[in-house]
Amino acid sequence: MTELTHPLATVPRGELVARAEADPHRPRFHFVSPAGWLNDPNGVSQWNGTYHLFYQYNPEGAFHHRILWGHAVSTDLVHWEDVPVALEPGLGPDDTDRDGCWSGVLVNDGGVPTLVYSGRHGERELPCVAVGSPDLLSWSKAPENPVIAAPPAGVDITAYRDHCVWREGETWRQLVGSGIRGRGGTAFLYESADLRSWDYVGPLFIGDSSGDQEATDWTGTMWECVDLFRSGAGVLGGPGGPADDVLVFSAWNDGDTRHPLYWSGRYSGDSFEPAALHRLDYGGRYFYAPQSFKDESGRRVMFGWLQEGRPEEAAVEAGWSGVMSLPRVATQAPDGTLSFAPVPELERLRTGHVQLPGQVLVGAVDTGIAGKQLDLELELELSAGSTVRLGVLGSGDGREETVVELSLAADGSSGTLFLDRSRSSLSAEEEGLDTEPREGPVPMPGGRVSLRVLVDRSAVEIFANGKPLTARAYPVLDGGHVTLAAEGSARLLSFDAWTMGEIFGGGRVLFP
Ligand code: DQQ
Repeated sequence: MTELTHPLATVPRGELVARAEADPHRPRFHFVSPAGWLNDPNGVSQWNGTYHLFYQYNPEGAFHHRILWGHAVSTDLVHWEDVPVALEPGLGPDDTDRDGCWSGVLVNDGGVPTLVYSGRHGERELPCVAVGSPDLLSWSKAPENPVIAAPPAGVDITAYRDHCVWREGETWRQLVGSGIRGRGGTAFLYESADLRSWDYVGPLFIGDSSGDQEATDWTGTMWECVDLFRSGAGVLGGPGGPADDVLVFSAWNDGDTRHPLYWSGRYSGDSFEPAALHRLDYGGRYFYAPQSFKDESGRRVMFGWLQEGRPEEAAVEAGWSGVMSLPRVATQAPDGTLSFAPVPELERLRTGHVQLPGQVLVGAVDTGIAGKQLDLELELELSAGSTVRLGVLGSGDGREETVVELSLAADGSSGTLFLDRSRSSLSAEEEGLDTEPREGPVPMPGGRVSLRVLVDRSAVEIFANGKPLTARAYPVLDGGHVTLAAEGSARLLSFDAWTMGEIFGGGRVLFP
C-alpha cells in the first residue's frame, strides 16, 4: 500500500480494523470491507464454481479517495474470504489509473480472466484492462492502457466511466456510462475483437434530463455503472420480445449519486428500444451502483452498495464506511418489471426459529421477538384501506423504532411500501443522520403481501412482493424489539423469524 496521506486519514491505519469491528452499527452478515471505505461492487462473477466479489476500496480510511479494487471470494454467496487486493492505482505520473481504479467488470477472455475498469487520472476516467492469473489472485495491467484513448469526439459529455462488457458471437461489445450535456444520461456502445482495440459504434440510447430533478425516477445528467442484461433464458442480441432486456443505471448529477433505475425494453442491433422506466430499489441512494451477473446455475444475481446515512465525519471516526448488499436474485415479470429476492443460500445463517400464529390483526401484537441481526418473513392479507406496521430495531418503549409500513388503497387498487425512519435514532438530530422516509408502489393482488425484512444492525433490506427497499438506520438504544400493528382490517397468515449468524470470524487485515 502506498503511503499517501489524505486530510481525512485521521485514524491511524493500525487502528482502523479494531475501530470498525467495535462499532455497534457495523453489519455482521453483510459483506463489509476489512475497514476503511467501500463503495461499488465490481467484477461480480462465478468462475469455476467460486464466487468473486471485487469492490471499490480505500483502506486509508472511511472516505472516497484513490480507490483500489478489494477482492473477496465465496463458495456459497454467504461467507466471504478476503484475498489480495486486485488493483492498485499506478504510481507513475502518467499512469492512466494514477488517481484510482474505478468501477468495472470481469469477463472471460477465452479462459483468461480479464478486468475492464475505469482508470482515473486527474478528473478524467478512461477504460483500462487487467489480466488475471488462472486463480484470479494476481493481476497485471495491459500495456495498451488506456484501451480507449478519449470519449467520443465532438460530444459534450458530463462524465465518462464504468463498463458493461459482453460477448456477441465473435465480437466483444462494451458500454461506457456517460451523459450528453443538455440532453441526458447515456451509454456509449463500442466493439472489439480483442478487448484492447475498440471501435466506437454510437450511443446505445440517450435519456432525457429535462424532467423534475426531485422525482424519484429522474434519470440524471449521467449514467453510472450501466448494466445491460437479458433476464430470461435468452442471450443479449438473440431473439426476444419488446421488454425482454433490462438496462440498469445509476442516475448521477454533478457528483450527486441519486438512485438506481432501469429501463425494460429490447436491445437489438446497435440500440436499445425502451418500453418503460422503473425504480430499481425504493431506498434510492441506499442501493446504488448495482452490478449483476449470471451464475453457473443461470440465476441473475445482483449486488449494490448501501451508502451511509450518517455524516462523513462519523464514518471516518468509526473507521469504516459502506456496506455491500446481500446478493439478490432478479427475475423478470411478464410486464417487464424486475422482482427481487435474497439468494436462498442466506437461509444457512438462520438460527432460533420463532413462529407467531396466524391471526386477525387488531391493534398491536406483542411479537416477543428481538435482535439486531434478524430475518423476518411475513405473509399478510390487507383489506382495502388498511395499514400494517412492522417495527424493527425498537427500544421497546416507543422512543426508537424503524417502521416498515404496508398499506392498501381504499379502493383496493394499489399498495404502498413505506419506511418511516423518523424515530430510528434518538440522536438523529445531533448526529446529522438521514431520517428521510422512503416509499414506493407494490402490487398487492387480493391484498396479499409476502414481506421479507433483513435487519443487520445499521443495514435494513426489505422485500415486499419482490419490490426492494434498502436503507440504513442507527439506533442508539438497545433492544432491537420487533412490533407488529394494524390499522383497519388485516390478517397475519404467517410470521417466521430467525436470528442471523455472523459471516466473519475476526482476524481481518486492512490490506489483504
Ligand atoms: N463509483 C466509482 C465510479 C462510479 C461510481 C468510483 C458510482 O466508477 O461511477 O468509486 O458509485
